[in-house]
Amino acid sequence: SHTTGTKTPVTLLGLGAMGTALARAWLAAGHPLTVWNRTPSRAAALTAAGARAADSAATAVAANTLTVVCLLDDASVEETLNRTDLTGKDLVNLTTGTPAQARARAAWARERGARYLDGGIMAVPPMIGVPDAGAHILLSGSRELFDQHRQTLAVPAAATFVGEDAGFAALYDVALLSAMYGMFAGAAHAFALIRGEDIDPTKFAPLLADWLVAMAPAVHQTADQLRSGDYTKDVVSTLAMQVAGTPTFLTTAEEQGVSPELLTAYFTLMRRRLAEGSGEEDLTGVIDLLAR
Ligand code: FVH
Repeated sequence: SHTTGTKTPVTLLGLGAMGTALARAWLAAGHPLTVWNRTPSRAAALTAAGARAADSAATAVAANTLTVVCLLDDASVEETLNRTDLTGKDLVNLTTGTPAQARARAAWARERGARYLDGGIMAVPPMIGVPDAGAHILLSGSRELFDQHRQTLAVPAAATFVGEDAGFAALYDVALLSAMYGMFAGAAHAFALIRGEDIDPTKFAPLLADWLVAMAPAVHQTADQLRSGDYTKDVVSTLAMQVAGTPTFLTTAEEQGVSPELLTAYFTLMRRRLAEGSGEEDLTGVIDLLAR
């Protein structure tokens, strides 16, 4: 491996939408970049912008110490890296997968003599390399690798180390995205309620966005309650009060001709928790009911 000035050379395997965005960010920041993609034509625009295209994944990995992988899934990572020599390499896998896949891949990389970091990219490609766009890369696994390459890894997006358990980045990633889907589900129900009325959705959307932002800090209280084990701590709206309000939501859905299916799963859990005698609690007890 070699270093040009203070910029660490990077090898990048995978030039899909995300890989290409990552490549452009490292090139723009002046990092020497070696790229490889299964379909070679996807490297053309990047070589024109200064990247070197390797003719195989093995050649690309051999070119530098630091290799970043951004492929479709864990199976494509295995297929691609199986034919490479990882001895002494630093491998950062930004391919989305499960925590178990990340832990297995970390052990697999260690057996082959590589240091390993697993990563979850909390961004869509247009956010990559754009300062203040809110993009994050969550990383877990080898702290030494993270500390050594922190600056390079932070070029495409803010890089945060979330633990030495290689599965944590994937776990955080899926947890954050799961919360996002819950939010999208709530927004879908809200839009369904107003649809069909003389309400301009573009006038409603700012109110919705502001409301979601105003409610988001409630997660800090949930976290405090989980840590203390006291789900009545600082409670503002009790579970009993909130369950009493649920018929209003269900009847309104019916009046508006909207299926309540996105709400009922959560309301069912709220009622189950209330039935356990937890009426003075916050909504935190629902989390206990989810544990299998
Ligand atoms: N794009 C997004 O919005 C999300 C944002 C959050 C993170 N994800 C994850 O990033 C990984 C890559 O996503 P992507 O957007 O780059 O995906 P594609 O554009 O579909 O490109 C896929 C690349 O994977 C290559 N590939 C697929 N199968 C194989 C294989 N068996 N062997 C080698 N390479 C393979 C594919 O190559 P090609 O089709 O061009 O030949 C692309 O380079 C992903 O985990 C997201 O979940 C993105």
